[in-house]
Amino acid sequence: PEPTPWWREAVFYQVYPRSFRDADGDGVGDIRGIISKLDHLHDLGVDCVWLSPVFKSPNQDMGYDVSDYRDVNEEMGTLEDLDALIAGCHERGMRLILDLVVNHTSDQHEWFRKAVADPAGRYGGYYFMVEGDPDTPPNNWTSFFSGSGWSWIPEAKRWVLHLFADGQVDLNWDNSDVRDEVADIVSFWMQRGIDGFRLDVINYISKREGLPDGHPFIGDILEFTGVEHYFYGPRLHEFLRGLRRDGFTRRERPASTPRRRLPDGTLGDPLPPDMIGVMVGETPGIGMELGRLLSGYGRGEMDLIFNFDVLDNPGHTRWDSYRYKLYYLKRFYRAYDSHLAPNDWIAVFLDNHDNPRMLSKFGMGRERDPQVRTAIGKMLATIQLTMRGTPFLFQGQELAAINQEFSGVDELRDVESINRHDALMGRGMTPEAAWGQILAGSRDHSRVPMRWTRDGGFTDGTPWLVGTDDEPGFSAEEQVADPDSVYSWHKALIALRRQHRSLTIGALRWVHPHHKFYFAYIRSLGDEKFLIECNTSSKRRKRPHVGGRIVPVMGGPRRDVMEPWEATVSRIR
Ligand code: ISL
Repeated sequence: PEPTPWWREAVFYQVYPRSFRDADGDGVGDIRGIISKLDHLHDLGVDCVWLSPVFKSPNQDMGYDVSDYRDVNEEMGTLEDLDALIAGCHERGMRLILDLVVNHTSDQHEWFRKAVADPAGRYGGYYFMVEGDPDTPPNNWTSFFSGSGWSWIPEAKRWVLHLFADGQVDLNWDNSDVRDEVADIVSFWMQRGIDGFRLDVINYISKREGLPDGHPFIGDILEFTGVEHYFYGPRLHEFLRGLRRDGFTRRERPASTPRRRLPDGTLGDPLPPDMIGVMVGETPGIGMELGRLLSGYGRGEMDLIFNFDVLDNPGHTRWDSYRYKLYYLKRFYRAYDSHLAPNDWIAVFLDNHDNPRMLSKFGMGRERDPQVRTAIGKMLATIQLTMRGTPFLFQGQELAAINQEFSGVDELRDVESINRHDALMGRGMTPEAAWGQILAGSRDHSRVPMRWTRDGGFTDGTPWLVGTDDEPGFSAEEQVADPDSVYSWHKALIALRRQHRSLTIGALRWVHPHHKFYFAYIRSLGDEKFLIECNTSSKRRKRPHVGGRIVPVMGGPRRDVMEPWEATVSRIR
């Protein structure tokens, strides 16, 4: 049989570099800071780090607007620092993937500067630059960060398309020169020892020819007019296959390869060089069926994708303040499970840098009580780390990080929140209602600095974004020292996964699948069987019956009554 690809059994951990650890005291996290915390990640049991962008960038969208794909932004460090980070991960048996943001570049990228200087020349063809009347954009597409998706560039006398901020100009992937450039960037990093990429909004890269107007019925509902013309564009599959073929298949020996991690957690010899990097697609709006087409086993496109349907309950968006129901999450995973072929695989995630914390969406204020926070934090970790698929933790989840009590827009730094607030006020919304939306959905909730020590420990300077949570007991130093903490729970679960492959590649069978509060399933491989049980309700509940000889491994003893948010992992003998 074919060996299981490494990324199916791995635990990924997303680092948001601006907010992880600041080594030089300028208030912004940096690569040296990350290196100084690699042991934290290694002790937790992380197998692969995903680094949000560290490339040169004017930071209109905090690094998701890249002005040079082959160099590191000054505030983050140097190329040599990044090489040291790659080596530091590999020495510890961890891998490292970078964030490839190639649906668009920054308007400060030299390609765009040259395009503006000579729109009819080579680089003009890298973007969507359209002549016309400066008062009427070429179509009705809107930007995800409010307003029109087009900006008029007076120097070029042309419109330019940007699906995100005005400084994030969309690349024209129909141009084969653009595709070659991207493949070269990927090869450049693969050669330096990178183990793959997370590909930013990668399903948006193929736009429908002629850029037709978006349908108002779709635009009204989704708030994103035009999305049907690019979220699953005509040449998407062709472009992805081409990128895999031309960029992700290494031709020479990479500069460094990770060490083998043995089942008991110790390290063995360096692994033979991997010729193929992992491709993890960020694919907003892609549901289950299309997701299978983009990441299906053996299709030669992506290995894993993020399905954003998990982030909000049906009928709600990120901007609503509502209590997230885990029953919906269970329904989602059940449906997914029944749709996937045995070899298809998904990314399992609850938090990232674009969303408020799941612990708070589910807790809705109850998590301000430290005991509740701990219970919910452990329960969510249990689901995420034993579900079938590859878990992607976001920094701070292991510390039970929660949403922030920001006092107003002036405390926020995210372009999306700031633009949206302006737009809502401009539409005549009351200040309370506008702020209510922003406070519910702001991406800055998850972007506040990591709490390393009781009094912060992120920087010696003034942090670029303020965190308001100062609850004792939830810093890394305190969590690591406490055997009953959410951190220790994560660590134990990850260690258990490493010892028992039923928890990673094993089959999954739901137990009492339609039950409202009992979120339970059995993972099995050969004779090995684990029962995972969570009480997702805030009340004590009678434990539903499950047959067999059940021996608790984590969270026991297994009483007849389950405590609120109790999670147990047991062995079935
Ligand atoms: O926030 C959203 C829209 O309101 C999300 O759809 C988000 O923009 C989408 O998931 C894409 O996110 C990625 O690309 C963006 C960047 O701002 C995000 O940080 C990144 O994760 C543009 O590069």
